[in-house]
Amino acid sequence: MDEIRYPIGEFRAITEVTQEQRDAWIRAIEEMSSELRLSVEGLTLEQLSQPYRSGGWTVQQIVHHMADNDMNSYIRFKRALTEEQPTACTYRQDGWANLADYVETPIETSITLMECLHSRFVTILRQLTPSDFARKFTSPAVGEMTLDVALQRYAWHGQHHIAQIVTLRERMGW
Ligand code: NI
Repeated sequence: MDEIRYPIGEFRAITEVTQEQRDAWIRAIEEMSSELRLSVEGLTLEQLSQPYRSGGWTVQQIVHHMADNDMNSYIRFKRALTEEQPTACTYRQDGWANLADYVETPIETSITLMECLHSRFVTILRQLTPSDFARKFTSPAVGEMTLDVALQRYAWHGQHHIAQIVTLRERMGW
C-alpha cells in the first residue's frame, strides 16, 4: 500500500456498529474543520501550492476537495433520509480540482464553508436513530451503502486528507 497516499490506511467499513462508535464518528466530523485549520496553520502560499506527492494534488486542492466532498456527502445523507434508496450523484473530482476556484479561492473560504456545513450536518446526525442509519442509497461507484457505512466513510475521508497534509509537513520539515 502507498503510505504517502494512504497515511491512515485505506477505508474499511465496520458493518455491525454501536451507538458509541457512531458518536465517535460524529465527533470526528464535528472536529474536522478545526483539525484541518490546525494542519495548514502557518503554511505559505508557496507551500500550499506544493503537491503532497509526485503527481498528486496540492495542499490547497486537498482543502477545496474536502469541502466539495462534504457538500456532496451532505446531499447524499439528506436524500437517503427522505427518499427510498436514491442513486447518489457522482462527480469527477480530478476535473473539479482543475476548476478556477481550486487555484484562486483562499483555503480559509473552504474551511469556513466546512465549519458551517458541519454545524448543520452534525445537528441532523445527532438526531438519527439506528433505523435511520440503516437507510440506504446506491453509490454508482461502490454499490448499495447504508448511512452507517457512509458516516464512517465520511469521518475517514477527512482524517485521510488531513493526514496527507500533516505527513507532508513532517517529510518536508515545515
Ligand atoms: Ni478525497
